Amino acid sequence: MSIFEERKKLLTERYENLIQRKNERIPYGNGVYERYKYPVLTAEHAPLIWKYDFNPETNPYFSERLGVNGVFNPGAIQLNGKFYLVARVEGVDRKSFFAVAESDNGVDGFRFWDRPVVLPETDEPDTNVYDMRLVQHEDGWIYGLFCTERKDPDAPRGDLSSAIAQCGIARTKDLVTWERLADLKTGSPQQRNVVLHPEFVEGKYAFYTRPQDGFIDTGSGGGIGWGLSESIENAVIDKEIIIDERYYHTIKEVKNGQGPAPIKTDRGWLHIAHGVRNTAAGLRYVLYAFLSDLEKPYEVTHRPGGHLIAPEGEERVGDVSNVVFCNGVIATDRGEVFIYYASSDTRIHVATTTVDRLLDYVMNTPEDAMRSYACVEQRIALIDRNLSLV
Ligand code: M1P
Repeated sequence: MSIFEERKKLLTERYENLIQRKNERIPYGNGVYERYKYPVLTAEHAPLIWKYDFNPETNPYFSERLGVNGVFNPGAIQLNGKFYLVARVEGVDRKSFFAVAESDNGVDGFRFWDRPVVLPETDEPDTNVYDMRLVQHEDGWIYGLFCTERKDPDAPRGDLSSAIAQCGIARTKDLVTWERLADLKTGSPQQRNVVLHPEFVEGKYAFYTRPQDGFIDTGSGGGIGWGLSESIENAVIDKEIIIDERYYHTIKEVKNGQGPAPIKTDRGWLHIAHGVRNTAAGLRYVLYAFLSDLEKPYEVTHRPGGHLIAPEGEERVGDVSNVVFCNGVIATDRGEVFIYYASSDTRIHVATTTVDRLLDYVMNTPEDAMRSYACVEQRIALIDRNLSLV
């Protein structure tokens, strides 16, 4: 057998084994959600036809031609009972693009469609696109809001890193054909982590935003913002308010951002977000949750203290270590919740729970007491109540 045939056979077998591998729920957990043994999507899940030239004449060693570096930060949606992730796929050339993977059960068996998403450009081409939030809006469209990044035209000569991040908007009915709309306009110099609320509010399209002065540093900006727009085809937010601020000595001291679109429950809108703090080892990204009012989604009613999910084990290490990030969640009509989170800008995991368990978590977890002394008081109150019971 030629090297070409041998490698093709071995890699194809390995790929099929990976796709068909059953996932395993990790027992015990913390009662709020369960983690799983294996990531649901990794760079290794990228189909071989995306990476290899299958012609023995032009690729006698069956070598990789277009490598994939990472698969992370997916939008998520359930359609006709199937679970779809629109993942951020990053090539070895550092450019990201979107690709759809589907599974029957949401915890394993995710397989990418043959072709990545062809996302039309605007008149001002994107250098990089990433982190799509998928929303089934009540207007009938599925929207994908994502970050579009372009080189900063005002960067000093020699500065090849400064970039401008803005919110790109596309829509689809089937995840196959996408219509690109104009980028969102706001008063902020940069935007990332913008999410469309699934319902009209005051008859308008409603957005969660994350105003920021710089590309990495939010500067005087930061916090999860909120704004309304008359139009989605040419979306403009004139007035942006902050609904969830970043705060000194908390998990969201440096910056934070709305995760996926919030889940509607009978007690309010359930949000998953990410918070960032600085450490001697660099930025640490964790996930947190909060609840907002059903009629006024911009009014936060419950703020459990601390993180919901923080990086653990192998999740801690990757291209950007010590990061968990979530921009995709699926809540089924049976009340199950699938939280798709990426670790360290490298791979995608799932955590499963239910709407009831998340509501219990957000409504019964004490708020951050903000000072060590107050935190000890909070914990002693819990211990005393327990001691009277045991
Ligand atoms: O590298 C961690 C994350 O950094 C950015 O998130 P934020 O804008 O909140 O800092 C994004 O680039 C995200 O994709 C990435 O996972």
